[in-house]
Amino acid sequence: MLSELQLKSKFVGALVGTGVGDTLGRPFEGFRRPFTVDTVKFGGKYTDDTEMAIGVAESLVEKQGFDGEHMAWTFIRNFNPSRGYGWGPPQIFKWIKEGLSWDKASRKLFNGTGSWGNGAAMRIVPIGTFYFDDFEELKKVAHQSSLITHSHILGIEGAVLQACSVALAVRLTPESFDPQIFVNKLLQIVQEDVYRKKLDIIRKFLRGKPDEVRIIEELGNGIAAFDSVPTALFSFLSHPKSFKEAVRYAVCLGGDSDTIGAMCGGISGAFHGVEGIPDEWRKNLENAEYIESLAEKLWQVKTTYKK
Ligand code: F2R
Ligand code: MG
Ligand code: MG
Repeated sequence: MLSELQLKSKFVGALVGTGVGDTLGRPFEGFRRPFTVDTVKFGGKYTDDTEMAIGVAESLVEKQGFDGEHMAWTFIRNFNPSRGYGWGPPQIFKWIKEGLSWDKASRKLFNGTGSWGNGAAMRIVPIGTFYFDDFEELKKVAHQSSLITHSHILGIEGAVLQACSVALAVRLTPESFDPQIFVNKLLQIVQEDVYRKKLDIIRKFLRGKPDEVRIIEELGNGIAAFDSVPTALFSFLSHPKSFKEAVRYAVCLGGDSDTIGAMCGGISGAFHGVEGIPDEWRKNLENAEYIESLAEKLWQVKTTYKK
């Protein structure tokens, strides 16, 4: 059983971990490997991943739970193009401003197929923490929140997988951790073939860790949710003892490095709590005080207004 303070530290760790992973990965986004951990330096601004995760947390706090319309308008209010958004979200914001409803606009993207990008997964961390104790509600809200920008099933399922990974990380402590059991739990949740296959690959890789080239070949490091959510998860599971090692490993895989870093940082931060994040990174994160206080408010809402 987690104490109140442990839980608070995990809420803060998850959101700060997202910002830190995003900031570390930002200079390498879109670049090919190889990078070494020595190349990874902390500094600069966070990107759309963190800006949107902040929006998710703000909306959950203001509405004391999920409200799709409010969350969509929070994204629109916060939108700063200089953060480096994907092509889809700004289009959707425009359509919502023109009058399309928050859960229909995203269906117009890519000739009606919707986006399978990782944008719904990269921002999901506050939902994973807020609903950590109720998997049915968590899956439902993760799905609904994805619809604001991502209506393709593979974009949605990536967000559900990331949300459930964060929730499991909140529930567990390093003393009660077995990476194979962690993956088995996720296999009970995930339905889509591409994710089930990648979770099986993760199980195999955890038994005898292959080199980075093979990890990128088999798990991916791209902008698609199915090429990045499993990769971020593996980065955490293969480095469960240290936030720093997990996130540096994730970022060094290259490709969509800010997002793989952000998602790994969200899971690892939820697992270790904010004390597990190196001070130098935590304190130098852009808007660090605001992000920490927002995560604390989210925890307060969670513990004050139990369903
Ligand atoms: N966009 C970026 N980075 C590029 C610019 C950064 C640069 N350094 C700068 O500072 O300016 N990063 C961010 O985008 C990713 C999240 O993207 P999201 O929100 O999922 O966007 P979108 O447009 O929905 O999907 C991304 C792309 O995937 C392809 N795609 C998706 N669904 C598709 C479909 N059904 N058919 C065909 N293609 C599809 C498209 O190319 C989309 O544009 C994160 O990396 C975040 O950091
Ligand atoms: Mg980004
Ligand atoms: Mg990215």
